[in-house]
Amino acid sequence: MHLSLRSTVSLLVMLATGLAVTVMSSTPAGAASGYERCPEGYLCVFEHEDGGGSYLKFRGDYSSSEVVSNLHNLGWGDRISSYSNRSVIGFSGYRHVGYAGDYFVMPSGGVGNMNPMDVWNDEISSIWSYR
Ligand SMILES: [Ca+2]
Repeated sequence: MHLSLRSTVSLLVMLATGLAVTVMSSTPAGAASGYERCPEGYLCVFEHEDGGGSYLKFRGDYSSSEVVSNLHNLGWGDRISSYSNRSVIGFSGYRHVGYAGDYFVMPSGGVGNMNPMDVWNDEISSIWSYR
């Protein structure tokens, strides 16, 4: 009986310790500089590669989502270098304003740089959603 209680207490201590470590590791000192700034339910587009620099966020769900036909009006034309899509819907970044030209697909759950093909870095001028 006494042994059983001690085992239970030890287990709780271990769980509490594990929880504390988990919380700390998810909020490192540099948390305010990368993809992890993007809140759940949003597409975030970043000024620099790897989630760096300033960012814009677009809410996206099945009933409504935020889009923008001219990023230049927001000071964001030809500026986006990486993205993280933490919404349930996909978005597209178009080469020209008004959702014109070819486009770069940013699927739900996707994250990465615009430059793997070296034709999308600092090129996107409008953003549309699929829903
Ligand atoms: Ca850029």
